[in-house]
Amino acid sequence: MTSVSTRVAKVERTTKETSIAVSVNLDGTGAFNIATGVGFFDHMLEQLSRHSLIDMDIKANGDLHIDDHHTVEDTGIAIGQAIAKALGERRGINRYASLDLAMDETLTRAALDVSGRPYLVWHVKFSAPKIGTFDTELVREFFHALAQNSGITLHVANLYGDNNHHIAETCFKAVARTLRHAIETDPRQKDAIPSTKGSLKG
Ligand SMILES: [Mn+2]
Repeated sequence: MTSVSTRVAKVERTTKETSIAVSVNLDGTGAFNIATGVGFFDHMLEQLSRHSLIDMDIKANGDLHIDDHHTVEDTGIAIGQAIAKALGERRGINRYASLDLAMDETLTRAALDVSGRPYLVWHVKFSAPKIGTFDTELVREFFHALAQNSGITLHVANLYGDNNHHIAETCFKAVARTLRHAIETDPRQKDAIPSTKGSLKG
């Protein structure tokens, strides 16, 4: 049985495009050690760790001479797999959470169900193709990979906002904060699987 103290996992994933190692502790303090070779992406993953309180150790070596795409997507896959592994049977979790997250002029909503069923609904538009050197379309690619591999139904909607850095950052912070609540233990049903089906495994 999964207990709170053992919700940790490590995933190593190597392809011809990337080599990625991810360790997570779902019951951490938001401590992180992240190096993907993509500065803006590191900044976003640091938000994900800090605001989910999931400790994350992430090392990625990808084919950045092509572009950031494989590194961002494959890091999303590995983080998703690590979260799924650490969640185990998903016993005792709150399961659902949602939040509207403000950052200056921007407001972004995240709602998720740690259901075992992967799904991404993405209502976020950027007004520019890049933030610095980072392709804004990769934000969706990351969350798609995360949802597919963690078995989480994830909805993200940017309600309004102008600055593309803020829009991206609120997506990561809103998902982080909802993830924190959804995977935390519900003290009223510590050992129960929160489903009438009796299973949250896909
Ligand atoms: Mn920032």
